[in-house]
Parts: sequence; structure tokens; C-alpha cells
Amino acid sequence: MATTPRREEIGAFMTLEQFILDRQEQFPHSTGSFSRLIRDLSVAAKIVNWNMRRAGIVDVFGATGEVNVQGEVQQKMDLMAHTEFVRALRRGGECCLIGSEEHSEAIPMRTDADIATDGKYIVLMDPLDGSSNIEVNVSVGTIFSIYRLPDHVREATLAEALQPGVDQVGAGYVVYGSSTMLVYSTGFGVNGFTLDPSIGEFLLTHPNIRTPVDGKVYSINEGHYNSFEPGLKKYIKWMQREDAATSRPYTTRYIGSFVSDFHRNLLKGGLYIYPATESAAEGKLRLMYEANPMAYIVEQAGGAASDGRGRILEKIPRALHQRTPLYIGSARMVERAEAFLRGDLDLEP
Ligand code: P6P
Repeated sequence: MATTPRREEIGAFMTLEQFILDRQEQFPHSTGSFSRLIRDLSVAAKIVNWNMRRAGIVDVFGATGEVNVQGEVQQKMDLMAHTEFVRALRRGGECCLIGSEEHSEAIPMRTDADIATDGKYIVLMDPLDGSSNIEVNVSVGTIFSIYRLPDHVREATLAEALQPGVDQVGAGYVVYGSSTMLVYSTGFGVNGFTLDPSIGEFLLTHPNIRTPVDGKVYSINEGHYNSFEPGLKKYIKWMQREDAATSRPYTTRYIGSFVSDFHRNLLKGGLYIYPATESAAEGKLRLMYEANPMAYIVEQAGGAASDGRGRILEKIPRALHQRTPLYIGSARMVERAEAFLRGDLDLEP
């Protein structure tokens, strides 16, 4: 595992900019547009990080008094993050449409003269997931999903944003934790970059991340246990039973911040579950800008993502803010969950 570079070693790490240019050179016909889009996202991530690190000092805690499209109290930091990512993408000119958890409708990118930009990419995002944790100093994150505007389309509308997850051309997240990391994939593996605030650069500290095929950690809010479906209850009880041969009981780790739970499970192995419950028939996580991008990343790292019955990336979207049950992480753990939910895994009690 790479460690934070000592001062004299910083030069030993490739920066995100260098990595992007290296990757671009592998595609002779590349125009550099996608590279510039990733750079634009990384600039916004640095600005959001700067605001996050001073949140305890400046009055940016708490709610705006508004309720977002999800019916959730919008935190001041949600609005800040949304504003910074929209500003960076609009300024960069590579994005033609944004979908954001913080905005009910898709946001077309236009120039000041209200002319549609010629950007080729659609970005769907959760600008700051888990923001209610900020005022208690718990890690939070940004999640983004990238699609190409179909060639025959001149101006992007919501219809062009509602593509299945298998059609993503990139996805990533930023975790604002003990350090700030940008982790993303463009379909050629998953790479993690740690922000060195002393030079303002993301450094390649986690090249070619692969997630363990199985794990012993599960992340779920067991407060909802009584409303889980029978197969999930059986799976949880199976994970809790003593069995040295299969390293059970497993460990529960649930931070209440999806990006943080996902990141730990990606590196160490594990399974994050937000299932359908009585109060949330479709689960809580959103398909287009939480489940799909993380499913893209985890599959690129050798893991799996399911809604309990089928592959997340193959779900046909209906709406920008639709929700989905989510089982995501180590492939073997996802497969086992699906088997319990089907009722066809007759494991020892
Ligand atoms: P609950 C944060 O609001 C979030 O979307 C995820 O980051 C987190 O895993 C989940 O909801 C927590 O939800 O119902 O357990 O409080």
C-alpha cells in the first residue's frame, strides 16, 4: 500500500495531470476533450476540499433552509459543492449537460449568449454525499458519472442523460477523509490519487486498484432489520454465525457515508448494502449518480454491484433521481447475497 510521500519523495509520484496526459497519448485520435473534463472535475474537487477543511471555522455548517428534490434538508455544503462543480464544468466547456442531486432538473451548459456549448460529455453527480455528517467531522464524498452525448444529437436533454450504466465512459469519486482522494476509471482499470495540499496536486498513490474477491466486512444500517426481506435477514444471520473455517462472524462497519464505506470495502474487501425497506421500497441510493458510477468503478476493480436480482449497470433508467436497492463490493459477497435473496442457497444455519 502506497504511503503519503515524504517531502523529498513527492517528485517520485506521478501527478494526476501527468497521468491524464500519459493516458491520452495512448489514444492517438484523442482530442484531449475527455482529459480536460477530468481536469475540470479535479479542480472543483480541490476547491470543495478547501471549503471542507475550513468548515469548522467559517459558518458553512448547517442547513440552507431549503429542501432538495429528494425531500432532504439541503446542507450549506451541498449547495457549495454543487455550485463549484457546475462552475468548473461550465467554465471548462467540455460538458453539455449536468444532472445533480441538488437540482430537480438536468442543467444544460450554455454560454453567456445562451448558446448550447459544443461539449460532448454529460456529467451526473452527487456533489456531496453524506453531508449531514460534516458537522460531526465524519468523512463525506463526491460521486460523478460520465456519458458521451450520442453523435447524432446536437443539444443534450434529459433523454440523453438517461443511459444505462454500461454506457458510461467514466466514473469516479472524491473522498474527503483523513486525506482527500480522487478515485476514477475510464474503462481501463481504477486509479487512486491523494491530494498533497502543500503543492495542490493529486498524486498517483493507488495505481490499478483491485478489490478482493471476497471479504469479511459488511456495511448496512441494521436499525432497519425488521423491515428487510427474509433472504437478507438470513444472509445477515449467516454472516453473524460462528464458523472459524469461513472467518465468521464477519465485522460490521457502517459510517453512514456511502463513499467512505465504499472506499474502505474497495481497498480491503467487503459489501455495502442499502436494500429495499418498508419505508424505502426502492432503497435510498440513487441509480444515476450513486449506484451506477460506483458499480462501474467496482466492476473495473474486479468487484460486483447488484440491486439484489440483477446487475446495476444493466438497469434501464426511468428518471434522473430514481432510487435502487444496492449490494456492492466484493464479487463473492454480492453473489452470496443474490443467492440468499433468491432463496436458493441452502447454507448451514
Ligand atoms: P441511513 C447519506 O445520506 C447516504 O446517502 C449514504 O451516504 C449513506 O450510506 C446512507 O445515506 C445512510 O442512510 O438510512 O443509514 O442513515
